Amino acid sequence: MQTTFRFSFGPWNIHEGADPFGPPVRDSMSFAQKLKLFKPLGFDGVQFHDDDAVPDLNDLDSTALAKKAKEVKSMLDGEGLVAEFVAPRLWEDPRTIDGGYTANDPACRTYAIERSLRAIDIAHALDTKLIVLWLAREGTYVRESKDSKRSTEYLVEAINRMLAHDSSIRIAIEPKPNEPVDQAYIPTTGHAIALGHLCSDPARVGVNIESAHAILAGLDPSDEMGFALAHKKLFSVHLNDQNGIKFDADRSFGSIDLRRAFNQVRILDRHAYGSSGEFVGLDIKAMRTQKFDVSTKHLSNSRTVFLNLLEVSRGLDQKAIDALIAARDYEELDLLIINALMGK
Ligand code: XLS
Ligand code: MG
Repeated sequence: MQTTFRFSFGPWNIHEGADPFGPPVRDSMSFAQKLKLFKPLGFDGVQFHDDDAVPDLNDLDSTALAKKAKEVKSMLDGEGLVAEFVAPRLWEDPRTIDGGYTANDPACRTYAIERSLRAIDIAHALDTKLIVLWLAREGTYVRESKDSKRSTEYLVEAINRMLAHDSSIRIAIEPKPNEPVDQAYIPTTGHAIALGHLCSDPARVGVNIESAHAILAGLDPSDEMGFALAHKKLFSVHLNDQNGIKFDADRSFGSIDLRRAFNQVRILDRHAYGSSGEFVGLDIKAMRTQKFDVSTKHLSNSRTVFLNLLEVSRGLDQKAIDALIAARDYEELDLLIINALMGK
């Protein structure tokens, strides 16, 4: 049975092009305008940070929060879209300067947990069961400032609070080795899966693998995905690309290393990723140089590349591949794949 893939992205992937060295270069688009673009671009799912759905949520009581989230749900319904996940944004508030769940100040840790529980309430209103945790500031610039064992325990305590808050939610940890912190506590898929096993209900804790984050850790994203699939932990993916080990570039999928992208598509397709409703999520920035009227091409192009690579993968002569594997002629297998990618 071949999977029909469904695609998603988040509203932050359509952006004004500001970077740490310069101001916005494109006009803003309202959330409502962005929502109208999903379907025409070929996307069915919307990824949310909690405040993408409910701006300034810290200022709202729970009734106002639920009301606002329900309005967003109606907007989604109106466009024929669904929410894929909600992720608490734990890296902008002054109380998360030293991290959220692993901050040294107990009041800050409490804030991080309470904010996460509110993100779950928003997910509930948007009718998604998936929470993504990108652990942005859970790590150190200075090793001696925190204790890595204690920090791991704080992360477990926070996740347990979330699992207890709503018995229907599932949590996908999104590992990343660095940026903004120098050294993150949960840098790889293996760390994320192991953390899940320390939690109160491990079956409800999995991963969201972002290609660029795996590359930043010096790892191959498709192998990370295979590892998570073997553990039945691949709850979501954030496909993109990355030119070497530097800042998180979030380039269009396949634009840097087509074969690396091909292998991600192939591992997902061969193991029926998506057949339990998982989305092929993108987390991609438009180049700063892109003008406003063509500032969504990174999304549609990445989807097109995914689908083209899927066609290449499904079109391969598996018997020929098996024979080359049996003969251990990996040089010829290498050429077979390269030729397929070149359309030869
Ligand atoms: C940042 C992350 C972020 C998450 C969602 O590097 O990729 O965008 O995917 O919080
Ligand atoms: Mg991401």
